[in-house]
Amino acid sequence: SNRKEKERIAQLVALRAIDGETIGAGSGSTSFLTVLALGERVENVGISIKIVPTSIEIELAAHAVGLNVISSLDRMVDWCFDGADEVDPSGRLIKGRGGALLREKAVFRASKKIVLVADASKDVKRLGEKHPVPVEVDPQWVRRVFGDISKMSNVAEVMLRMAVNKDGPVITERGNLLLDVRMNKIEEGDEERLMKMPGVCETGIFSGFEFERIMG
Ligand code: DER
Repeated sequence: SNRKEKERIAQLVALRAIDGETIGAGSGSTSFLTVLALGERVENVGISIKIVPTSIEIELAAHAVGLNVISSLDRMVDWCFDGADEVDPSGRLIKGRGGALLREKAVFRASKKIVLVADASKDVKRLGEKHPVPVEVDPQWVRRVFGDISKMSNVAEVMLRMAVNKDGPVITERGNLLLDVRMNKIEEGDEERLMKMPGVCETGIFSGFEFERIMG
């Protein structure tokens, strides 16, 4: 596994932390390792930072390594780091394999963003080549949204994300459901089209963002 590359990225990103900053922590295995590395750095050099987690998993990891966690925000974080599922040549991302896309996209509006991509396997020529686009949906509207998305001409398949260790669908930390949408080609405007559908809370299309990319 590319654990070594992820560890290296985690160490590099942890070195970026400056005393007094509030940092948005993404979710996924690379971000998880970065939180651990941040805990070490805070311990070793005695700086004080605040972490804004994007999932319960990351919140628990931050607590486990003694980092200060903020649960309610009155301003945007100073910067954030996060992984990605796909990166296309124009820097558009697909995110959300880990099911944390709602809170991930919130911190992704920070003025400085670092995307942690341990290996070239995340690079795609065409967005949507290897991963479906996750769409977070209010359960009340999921049947209508399922139908609306299925009607989109560039959609090959829509799947309700089912849980493994629980009967029924995955329920996100905000009590929503996830539709995984296989798209043949992701056009400009698809993200807005999805967001306009009643009951859609967020999509895993992260486009139009400037970010720094750190490879393994
Ligand atoms: O779910 C997400 O968007 C995560 O960032 C994820 O896709 C990246 O996870 P990884 O670091 O385990 O590859």
